[in-house]
Amino acid sequence: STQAGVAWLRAQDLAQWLEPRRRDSHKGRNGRLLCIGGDHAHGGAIMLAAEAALRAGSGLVDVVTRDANVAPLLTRLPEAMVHGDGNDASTGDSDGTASSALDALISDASAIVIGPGLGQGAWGRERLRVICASGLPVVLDADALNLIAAGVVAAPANAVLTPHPGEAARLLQTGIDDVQRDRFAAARAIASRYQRVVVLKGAGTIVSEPCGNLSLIDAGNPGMAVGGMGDVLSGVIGALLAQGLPLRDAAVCGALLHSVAADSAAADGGERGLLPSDLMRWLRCHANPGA
Ligand code: NPW
Ligand code: AMP
Ligand code: MG
Repeated sequence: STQAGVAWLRAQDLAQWLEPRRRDSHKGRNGRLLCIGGDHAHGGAIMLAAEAALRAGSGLVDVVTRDANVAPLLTRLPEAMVHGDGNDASTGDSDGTASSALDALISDASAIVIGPGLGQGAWGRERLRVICASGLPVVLDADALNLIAAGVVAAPANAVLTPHPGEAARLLQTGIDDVQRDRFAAARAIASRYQRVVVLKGAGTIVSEPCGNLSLIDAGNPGMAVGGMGDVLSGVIGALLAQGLPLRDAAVCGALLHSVAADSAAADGGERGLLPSDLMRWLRCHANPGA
């Protein structure tokens, strides 16, 4: 349905993008998502993105993260292929090895998520530069957005940007109040300025295409106001890109799937104390709308 030119999306709309799998499907047909992030103190962010990506149906998931995150991540999520990458270009230690390993992963990937817990130091910057030159569909979240806002690197053509209001304000070089005063205008302004698909998160998530077409996600709840929730969203959108959805469809379907899963999780146990991890089983449930 539409209201004032805005497409409103609800749970029943998921089925148009999430068809049942073919009977002869195999893991290689369902996409291979590369997730990059998890600098010091933020390892959980890329863990949540990777787990959400598997629950949203990515056939394979690789993770490139700091060495210290490898064992905890594998303990939690043995389905992920985890690549420890402690090298820091600023210290000059064997950066050549790290970049050739990353190049190999990029050539096997069908889509990329970069940003959750990435940090804005040399480690994150160098990896973001490589990813932005890859040409693959990519979700740019969190610190990847902060680095783009700071002018360190330009967002590549096949990107979905997923700012929360704070990141949106940085992208527009304005204040959070300004973003929140007219969220439709803010989403459009980012999409127009950067010429990319934008998911402006927060109560009433909005998707804007570069041309200004707007969608409103009519789902979600304040239980989602907790650290790590956006990291889950980046993994979901990445998984849909990896499975072949176009940028705008992956953005809209991903944001809807994420919010609908959060509504089920809230109905299951309440809003206060809801954790991003609680969405995982519901992502799987709603990723199969015909079942
Ligand atoms: P204020 O001032 O609080 O009102 P940052 P971050 C604003 C990683 N994480 N509506 C907020 O406003 C991320 O992936 C790791 C209005 C504040 O100014 C990043 O890499 C976790 N305002 C890194 O941490 C779990 C809103 O934005 C600013 C808003 C830093 O990311 C946590 C805060 O944003 C986290 O995901 C809203 N809905 N939402 C982990 N477990 O490893 C945000 N703001 O400074 O960009 O910090 O989002 O925590
Ligand atoms: P982040 O700030 O990156 O962790 O992202 C937070 C996620 O939770 C985004 O998907 C937001 O849209 C969602 N979220 C946060 N607060 C609310 C709220 N009050 N109502 C609905 N969704 C919310
Ligand atoms: Mg975030």
